[in-house]
Amino acid sequence: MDLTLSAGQYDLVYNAFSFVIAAMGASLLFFVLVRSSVAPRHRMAITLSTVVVGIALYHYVRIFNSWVDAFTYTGGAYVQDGVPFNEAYRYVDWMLTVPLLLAELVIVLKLDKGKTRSLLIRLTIAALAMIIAGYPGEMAAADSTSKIVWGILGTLPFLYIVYVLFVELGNSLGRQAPGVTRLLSALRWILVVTWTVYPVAYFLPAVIDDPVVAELARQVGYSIADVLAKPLFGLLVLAIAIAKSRDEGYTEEGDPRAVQARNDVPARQRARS
Ligand code: RET
Repeated sequence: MDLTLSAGQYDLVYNAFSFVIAAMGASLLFFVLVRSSVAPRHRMAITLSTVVVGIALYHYVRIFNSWVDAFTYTGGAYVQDGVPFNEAYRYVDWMLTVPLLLAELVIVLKLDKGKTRSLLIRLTIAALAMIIAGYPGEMAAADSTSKIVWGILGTLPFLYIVYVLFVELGNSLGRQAPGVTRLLSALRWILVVTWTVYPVAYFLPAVIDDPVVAELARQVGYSIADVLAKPLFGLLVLAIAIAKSRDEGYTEEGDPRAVQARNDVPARQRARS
């Protein structure tokens, strides 16, 4: 349905998209710059974070432009009379980033090969099923039965993912170092809480009568969820990878503290003898 938005309503979404572009760009740069703080064996998780925010940066530039192209400012209001706003960018983005985010979580755990492989396959299939089912529902009319049916079909694999993360992965948390266990448990919670925003945003048009309010809440909701699910999630994965690297005795080459520590060794040895 074509919307007419006040300048404030239009700008709210415009600024939300602009904020996401800044957040994705900054975290892309940050993940590249901090790479050497992580031991080589944990760098794959950081690589995945970097790729995820890069993909999202690209899609948000397209989403932002699509929003701008969809409206014309006439008579003091923004009228949606341009090319249709392209909602598909989000779904294409999720098809790529959701399996990568799940892989990040599994890979940073460093479980045995067989378990890692089985988790990666099952979580990827469930994530793709969830997104593929969501798309026709997202395109359907707000009050249609098909939106509800596709939404429920997409929620089933979503619940399976939550089950795998909480029950199956929960069992392996005890085997990690104590500091790492705390971070991992925070990571699992952030994932489940932020991911729940997506189905809520999806169902909003079905429960909110005012189509303008529903659209604004949905676009802003997805934008906030994307910043929490990608950059914030990536920061926590980074914290886990750094904690594990330190536990394993990794020190960054060229880090002044590491150089200092190495230089201190002869002095300490002298003191002992
Ligand atoms: C849909 C609609 C169908 C029901 C459910 C959904 C869930 C989507 C989720 C998306 C997560 C996206 C992320 C993106 C990235 O960074 C498809 C909206 C349950 C959970 C984490």
